[in-house]
Amino acid sequence: MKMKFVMATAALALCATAGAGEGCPGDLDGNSMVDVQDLIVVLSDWQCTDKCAGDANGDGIVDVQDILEVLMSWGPCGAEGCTTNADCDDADACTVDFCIMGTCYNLPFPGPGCGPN
Ligand SMILES: [Ca+2]
Ligand SMILES: [Ca+2]
Repeated sequence: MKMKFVMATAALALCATAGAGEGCPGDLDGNSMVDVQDLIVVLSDWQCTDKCAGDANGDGIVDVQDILEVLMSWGPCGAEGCTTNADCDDADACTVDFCIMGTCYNLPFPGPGCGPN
């Protein structure tokens, strides 16, 4: 039972690692986070048509579509998937599970039977 849980956790961790840095078209500055910095890259390359960093969707011109691309992938890269806290339930009574902007967080919770061992 315990082993099964450990394996599931490892698989989840692997999955999260594999997703990072890939499938993140809005991350224009490559910091694995789509945020206001990436929006600034788009705006500073506005209407640029020469292989610009701000061309988030790769169509050859920096325009409103690129702003939308950034906004749609807003948040940490490779972490899409959760929309509610229930999506992040790791079946561990010793963590508090919640979803923030598409990312799951499972924080240790000092309940009965939990804690460092
Ligand atoms: Ca970024
Ligand atoms: Ca574009």
